[in-house]
Amino acid sequence: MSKKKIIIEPDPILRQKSIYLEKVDDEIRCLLDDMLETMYSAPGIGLAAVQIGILKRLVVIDVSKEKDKKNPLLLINPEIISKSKSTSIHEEGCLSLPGYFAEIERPAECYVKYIGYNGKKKEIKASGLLSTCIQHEIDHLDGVLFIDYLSKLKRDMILKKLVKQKKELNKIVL
Ligand code: GNR
Ligand code: NI
Repeated sequence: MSKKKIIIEPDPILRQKSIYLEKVDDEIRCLLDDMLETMYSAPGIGLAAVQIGILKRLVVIDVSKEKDKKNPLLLINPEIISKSKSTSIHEEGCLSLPGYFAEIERPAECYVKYIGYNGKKKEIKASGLLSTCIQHEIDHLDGVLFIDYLSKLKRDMILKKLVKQKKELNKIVL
């Protein structure tokens, strides 16, 4: 396993649509292992492959509370089949938008179909933080970030600060 670098907004790759996988082989499983390691070391509760620069529909999630009890969920080609009419609001963060958080309203529950690590078709009903996280990650696969749900004013303010942060970082590196 190896830890990968996380891509920070603004970066055009984060706005691209990831492609569906045709088959699950060792290369894909290796990629999922790298994503898990990257997510745990960040630390974060979810990661989409696009965040490490790979435009494939792969997601890893672990919303377990206790640090010592890992409960990884690996999703290949995840798709929301249905969403509840009721919504809930969670404070969201994103490893590609470090330091920014916002309360986002989304459907409270969702049913998701996906392919598991072993290549088998699976389904889960998600609620609470897991539901929020799955929706956040599937958004990544479609080039959507949580700031897209904010007003243009708030979004542009965050983007402006991120551009400035990147420029400062380049000064140090160069
Ligand atoms: O670590 C993360 N925390 C988080 C909190 C609330 C809603 C979604 C998330 S996902 C985020 C990691 C990330 O950027 N995944 O794409
Ligand atoms: Ni994110």
